[in-house]
Amino acid sequence: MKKYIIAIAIISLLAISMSAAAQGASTKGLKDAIKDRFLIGTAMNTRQIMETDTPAVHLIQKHFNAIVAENCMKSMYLQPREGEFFFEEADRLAAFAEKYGMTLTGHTLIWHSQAPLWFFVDSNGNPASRELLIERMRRHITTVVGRYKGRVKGWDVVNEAVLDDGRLRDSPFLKIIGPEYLSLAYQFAREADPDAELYYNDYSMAIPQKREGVVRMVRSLIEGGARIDAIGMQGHLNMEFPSVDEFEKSLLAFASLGVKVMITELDLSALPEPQPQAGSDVGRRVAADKTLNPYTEGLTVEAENAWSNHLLAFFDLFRQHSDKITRVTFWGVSDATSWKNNFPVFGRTDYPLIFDRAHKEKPVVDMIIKLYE
Ligand code: 9MR
Repeated sequence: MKKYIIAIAIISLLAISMSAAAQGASTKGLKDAIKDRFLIGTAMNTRQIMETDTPAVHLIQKHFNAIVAENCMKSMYLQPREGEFFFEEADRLAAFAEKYGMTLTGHTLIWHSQAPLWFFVDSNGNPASRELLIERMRRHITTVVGRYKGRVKGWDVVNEAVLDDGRLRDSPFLKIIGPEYLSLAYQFAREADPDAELYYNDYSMAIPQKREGVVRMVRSLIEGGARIDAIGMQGHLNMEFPSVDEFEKSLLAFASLGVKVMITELDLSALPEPQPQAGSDVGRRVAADKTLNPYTEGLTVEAENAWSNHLLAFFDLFRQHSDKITRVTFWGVSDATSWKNNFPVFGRTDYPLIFDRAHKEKPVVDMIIKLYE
């Protein structure tokens, strides 16, 4: 009788896995294969946060244990007018994380882009004074971090403050306050939630001068007493740049500062990139051209294989350095809603994520699972 029950159980398990395979779906989630090596996550857009995009929500539950807002926690959405805060969507995101037992990252507090214009001008329309801008930073950070105290594991406190040549970006924060805006941001965040982790997050981190610039900046912040727990390496990759080797050099350089490394904003464009090293500054634009959009009807088998192998090479690197990495987060769920369809060229058909336009798992999902099993 016992043998009979075991045989039935095995047959049913086989049937379940075969039907999953027939649909092209892995039986396991990525998080079950990666286990406690590092968190594996995704950015969520509004329809996913509101749980109206059901297929995406199912994929998120199955594969990920970490989430971050793609947009709704940016200052222009949280505080579009001075003193008027809108938390509805961010609250839903925090509730989603708790409902499904996921780790929530806050993105982002101080960023030159997507900050409301009023932040940098006074009531007469003149540039804000140093004191006024510091006070606005303090209020924004204190209010936002304070609201999610104990619910957000860590914050991207400062985003994209370093240029590709390693110098500090000439943002309104730098112009008006000077470099102390950096330590002030970390100080305000720490005061608002002493238990939250605090991060520095940036793109194109594999460029040697940028790597050195970020190392210099983070080292001097830490020496000055700032709490920085991890550096987020945005992973907006294309097929030419960065190489796995250069990416690894930066990962090692950051880890040697005594902080953890997170691969944030991971996506791999399958399309030709006219300026491979140019980076993910949201303002960069390239004119549309047919040769830059070659796969409107789907990738060729060769292109898809090359894409999978390239992504897998990065996941192999993450596996080798999993003692230094605390989280790997994709920048979105399905190709259909990726920002890459409109960057740097508007209106292309790109294939940067691990779920296709029909929310089907791509073969690379199973490959990553096998690599980590
Ligand atoms: O993916 C995001 C896109 O939907 C927004 O329009 C854009 C501007 O807010 O920001 C994108 O996300 C950016 C992230 O917040 C910071 N690093 C670069 C990302 C891609 O631009």
